[in-house]
Amino acid sequence: MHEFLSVRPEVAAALRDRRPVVALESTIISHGMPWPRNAETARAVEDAVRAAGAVPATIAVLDGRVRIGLDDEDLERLARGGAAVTKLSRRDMGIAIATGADGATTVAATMICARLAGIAVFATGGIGGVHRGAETSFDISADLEELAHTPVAVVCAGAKAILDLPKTAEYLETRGVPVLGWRTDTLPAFYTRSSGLPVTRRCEDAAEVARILDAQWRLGIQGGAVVANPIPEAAAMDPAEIDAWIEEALADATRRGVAGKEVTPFLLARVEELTGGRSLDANIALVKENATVAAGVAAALAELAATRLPARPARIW
Ligand code: PSU
Ligand code: MN
Repeated sequence: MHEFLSVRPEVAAALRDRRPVVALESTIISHGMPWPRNAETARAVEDAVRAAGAVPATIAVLDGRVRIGLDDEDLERLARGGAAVTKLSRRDMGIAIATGADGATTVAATMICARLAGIAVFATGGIGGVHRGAETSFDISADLEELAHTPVAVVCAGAKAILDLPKTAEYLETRGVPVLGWRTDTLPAFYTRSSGLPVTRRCEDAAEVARILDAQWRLGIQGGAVVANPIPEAAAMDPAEIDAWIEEALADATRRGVAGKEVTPFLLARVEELTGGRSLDANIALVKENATVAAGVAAALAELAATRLPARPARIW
């Protein structure tokens, strides 16, 4: 194990025995949801991973150590931390370790840490993406570049409609990131089940996803993948309604001059306010579903590794 990691014993044992492990991020806890529902959700998501037969490893940086798996006290510290806990993306990781900081990891940073620990599957709510107006602001989440570089599969409900979803899909295509639709033909739009944009490939079960990931990585393609799972029907919001609130939140962000890493947390909090908390309910419901799907994919990958036949030589046709 890497020198900067502190791995929870339960997670270390599972990794050693090649049992399924699912990474979970912490920015969603510290900067994506309000106290105390963030803490409740973090625990419920871990429970969902366990119920589906895998071991959860929530990832964060505490006192300058990369923590792979958190206990209750750590989770609470991150959930209560708010502004005291830095939002860490790729560029912030070296600084956080060198200065002994506390920080919550975004999708990009969680992928980096998961890879160091040998965890290939990660569940979250939504990935960052290309922001609306990126043609002038240049605001593109580092999550997309990480997906291009780092071999971790991210199970999510697509990207939020606060983003420019067609540009986000184009960016993923340009950078060679497959988008695997979990029983869907179209990229989900987080609060709603479909953006109308096609996925790279629809998959019906975890074994199929695992075979694709395994083949990609054995080809030496060192990037990740998006496994896109639509929000459950019962929790989905009305597209026209959520769009109106998003427009309003975006206008507020522009008026207040919100920029850089504050943009995503600001928009999430504002949409939640405007919807009277209903967007938060939707968010919580979909993260739990993603945790369940991720556990299945992690189990299927473990099974594939355990039953693998020796590599076949190239065929000379
Ligand atoms: N999308 C959500 N909820 C979140 C985030 C994204 O629906 O909490 C968080 C994730 O941690 C993601 C980050 O990696 O925001 C992206 O931030 P930025 O746009 O600054 O890269
Ligand atoms: Mn940004």
